[in-house]
Amino acid sequence: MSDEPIKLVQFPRHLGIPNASPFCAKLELWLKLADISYEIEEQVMPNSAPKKKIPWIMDQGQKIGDSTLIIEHLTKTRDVKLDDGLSASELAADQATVALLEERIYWQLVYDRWEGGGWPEISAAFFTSIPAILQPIMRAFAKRMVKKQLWQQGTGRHSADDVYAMASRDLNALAAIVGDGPYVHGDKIRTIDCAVWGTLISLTQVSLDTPMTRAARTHDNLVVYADRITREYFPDFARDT
Ligand SMILES: N[C@@H](CCC(=O)N[C@@H](CS)C(=O)NCC(=O)O)C(=O)O
Repeated sequence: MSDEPIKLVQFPRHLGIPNASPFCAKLELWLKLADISYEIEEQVMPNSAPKKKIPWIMDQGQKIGDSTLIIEHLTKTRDVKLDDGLSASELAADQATVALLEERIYWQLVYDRWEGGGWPEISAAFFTSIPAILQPIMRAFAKRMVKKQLWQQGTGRHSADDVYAMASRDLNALAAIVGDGPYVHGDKIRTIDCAVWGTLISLTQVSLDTPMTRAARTHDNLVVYADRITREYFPDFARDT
């Protein structure tokens, strides 16, 4: 296997955190933990992505999409041992936690940003790398697309009260999973921490003040956990706490 860095294609950094996309943040942290060298290419539109979603990687001429599949691919090809020693039931619990994060909390976060209280700040932040003249068109286009995705996924069919009540329950569950740390499985950081941290920084380390960010910040352990990992692996983004 060559030592050539992989190309990591991800969104530009916004909101003062390593990445406002939980999937991009998860993957970049994982690459650091696995000690795999990478070069970042920033992309805003996923047109050239193999699955039309960001992040994706280019590894020796091969395009690979989906953060979980990328991690599986690199774990095999680079013989990464990050999760060695975890029991079958710990790995099963991690798989369920990823589903909680990526199939539920992610969509509640999207709702909060695009349909809920986050929109003014999000619309100002996310489109800055596009020429000013195109920004209003892109904002309207992206908002329409995200609204459609939220409807198709299902979260967009609920009332705001129901979305936030579900989010609050899901965040309670996440807080119980994270516990007192320092990491999900105790003293050693593992793959699951990448997914948990990748989502939490969008809730606890941004200046957005929305129902979802407020709900996350009621859990001191989640705030402390996310801050700790950011300080350790992305010190340039550490907050004064
Ligand atoms: N399952 C994918 C999800 C990636 C994803 O949903 N990316 C979003 C941004 S956070 C995206 O590219 N959205 C653009 C689109 O849907 O057109 C992964 O784990 O990488």
